[in-house]
Amino acid sequence: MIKQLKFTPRGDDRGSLIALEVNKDVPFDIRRIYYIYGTKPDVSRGFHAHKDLKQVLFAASGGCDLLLDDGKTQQTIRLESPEHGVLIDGVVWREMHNFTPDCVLMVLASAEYDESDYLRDYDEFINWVTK
Ligand code: T46
Repeated sequence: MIKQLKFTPRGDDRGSLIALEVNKDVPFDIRRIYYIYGTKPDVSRGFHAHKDLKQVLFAASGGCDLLLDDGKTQQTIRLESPEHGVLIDGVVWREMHNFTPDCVLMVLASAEYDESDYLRDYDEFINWVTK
């Protein structure tokens, strides 16, 4: 399942603040947070799916394109606002392209890092989702 999320900014005349609460704004217990920044020009990342992991992604600064492929259909979502996130809950191939130099891509994850949860080969991913 891929779901676009809208976060509520608590703005005032000083600027903006967004709070994300477990089971309210993020539909899983957050076990890990990581962020991708300083991505070099023309670099793309990702190129894998996860077997079990759930994630919420959003750009805290700058932007990038998030290509999502469930094995049947592909869509590309431009992440470029701290107010908009994407939930990936399911076995979905993802690629990140066209990073701006100031992009800080935040990822909230439902589990600790586990390399055995990755499907890093596209044919293996297709076999996994069609089995
Ligand atoms: C994802 C997309 C959006 C760790 O040691 N711990 C971690 O929690 C993570 C995420 C990565 N690493 C290590 C593994 C590699 O040696 O950091 C290195 C770079 O990871 P990777 O090449 O998988 O990074 P991306 O940007 O291709 O993918 C990452 C996440 O791995 C992935 O889960 O969904 O961001």
